[in-house]
This record gives sequence, C-alpha cells and structure tokens, in this order.
Amino acid sequence: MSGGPKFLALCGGIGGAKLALGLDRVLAAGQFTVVANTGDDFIHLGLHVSPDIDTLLYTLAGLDDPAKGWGRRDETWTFMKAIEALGGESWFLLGDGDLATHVERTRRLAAGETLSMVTEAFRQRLGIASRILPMSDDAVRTRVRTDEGWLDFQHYFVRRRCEPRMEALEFTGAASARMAPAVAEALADPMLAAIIICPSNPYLSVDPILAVPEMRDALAARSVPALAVSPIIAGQAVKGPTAKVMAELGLEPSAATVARHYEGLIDGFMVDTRDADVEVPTGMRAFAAPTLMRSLEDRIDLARAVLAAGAELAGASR
Ligand code: FO1
Repeated sequence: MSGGPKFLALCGGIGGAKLALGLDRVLAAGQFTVVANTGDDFIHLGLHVSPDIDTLLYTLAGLDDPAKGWGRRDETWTFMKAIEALGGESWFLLGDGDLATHVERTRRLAAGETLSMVTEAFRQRLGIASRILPMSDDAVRTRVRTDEGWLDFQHYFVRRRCEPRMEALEFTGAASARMAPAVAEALADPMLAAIIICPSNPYLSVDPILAVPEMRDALAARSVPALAVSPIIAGQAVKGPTAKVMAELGLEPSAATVARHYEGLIDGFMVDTRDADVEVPTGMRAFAAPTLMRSLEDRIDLARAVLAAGAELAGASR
C-alpha cells in the first residue's frame, strides 16, 4: 500500500472506466479509489446486476470486452440462447462468464453482505489494485420520463436503445440514501489530494451519484481540488447518448454546458484540445489535453494530465 497522495474518482460505465484504467495504471496500489454509479443497477431474471461496477471490475482486471465496452471479453452465450429458446427475456444480454458475477453477487447480498462488501470481495479475487466502491449500499434507481411514459433505466437504455425522447430523470431512493461507508472514509482521508469526475454522462451516470445528498455536500464542501473531464468533444459524445440526451433536455451539447452543470462542485474542467477555448464559469479553470482514449497509452496520458491539473489547482490554492 502506498503512503502517497490519494485520489478519488466518480465514474459511470464505459467512458469513465477508460480514465479509471489510466489512473489505476499510473497510481500505486492504495492511491486510487473509484466510486461507481449504481443508479443503473436492476434486478433482472432474479439477479442483481450492477453494470457500472462490473464495467469497472472487468476493465481494471483486464477482463473487459473492448469492442462492446460492457461485459467480458471472449464471452460465450449458451445461457442466452437457452433462455431465448424457452421464450424467456432476452433483450438484456448476459454472457455465460458475466452471469457468474450476477449469480454470486445475488447470493452474497441475500446472505446479508452489502454491495460494498461484495464489490470489495470481487475486486480482491480479480487482483485489482485500486478500490472500487458503490456510491451507496442503499438502492438508488434511475428512471427516465419519456414521451412513452416512465421507464426504468435499463428498459430505456438497452431495451428501447435510448430511442424514446427523454423529458426528465429521477433517481428513486437517492434523497434518503447514505453514501457507502468506505466512500465517506475516502473523502475524509487526510491524504486525499484531488477528486476527479470521469468523462461519464453527466446526466445519466454522474448525477445519480451527486443525487445522494452526502455526496453532493461532500463535493460542495471539498477541501481538495475537484476536476471533471468533459465527455463531449467538439459538440459530440465520444460514445453513447450524451449529446442526444442533452439536446432532448433542451441543452446545447457542448463542453461549456457540461462545465456549467458542475458549477460549484469543481475547480477545474479538462476539455479536449479541440475545445481549448471553452468558456467556463467564474472560479473554474479550464485545462486542455487530448481526451479521446483509443489506446491504453491515451488512457495513461489523460490520467497524467488530470493529475497534473489537480496538482496545479492544489498549488494555486496554497
Ligand atoms: N448494454 C447494451 O447495450 N445491451 C446489453 O444487452 C447489455 C447487457 C449488459 C449486461 C451486463 C452489464 O454489466 C452491462 C450490460 N450492458 C448492456 C451495458 C449497460 O447496461 C449500460 O452500458 C450501462 O448501464 C450504462 O452505463
């Protein structure tokens, strides 16, 4: 375990996990903790599925499927084919290896473990150096109001492929949810040097984390620099529906809009070099670096740029 400075990241799934991997690779064991969105969690086929936690587990363990961005690489689909043949629900794809994660998580939760305990056990078994924590052990569920009515998150995102027009978002259970105990400890750690908001969807993936009152309060009252990385590059989302969601919510899909969204919660905003002229709210500093992460080197380079920006912000506030 390192006695050096510590870093905490807030993260959704695919896009955010790329930066989390870069940070995991450049920081020593014990220096990096990543807090995962659990608003996407749901019970499917009787199993507790935690998509963003699993994307982080698989990505940091080198088990991820880089093509899909979710699930495991070299996956087989015997279970899916069998359940389809029986007329069961087959819209949400659970690979055979991935299925083991959900079965074992569900068993442990039923035996009384918290989601934090289960995630920690999996992290250790998979040999991951950085800590992965759910934002809360209480159930927070993202729901989407659309022109077809209210939809649970995975029904909107996967079953309906984000096609219905989004009108509003709700994070059921967030108002009374407590942040996970280890998240509180990590935030109170005197060695904490910076908080990083990964380039995840601000509305679908980061807002559920910030909807937990203690999380938002901790960020608003931070005593270390916080910085976010824009998931929007030159008005476009790298992957996923961020730009579509922003347009439907009446927001201009731009890095500047994301910066305004995090006003009061961050001190620094990292944009792609193409957006280097971004306008950020007063009191926030903009940084620019190549943020498109295609290779492991890109992930590591961005992680280093983010850490350097955090150090600059800390230096400036001293
Ligand atoms: N995303 C899809 O687009 N289609 C799927 O069938 C699907 C299955 C799936 C299974 C396990 C898992 O952990 C994630 C899965 N995802 C799937 C991804 C996921 O639901 C979303 O990308 C996230 O919730 C958004 O961060």
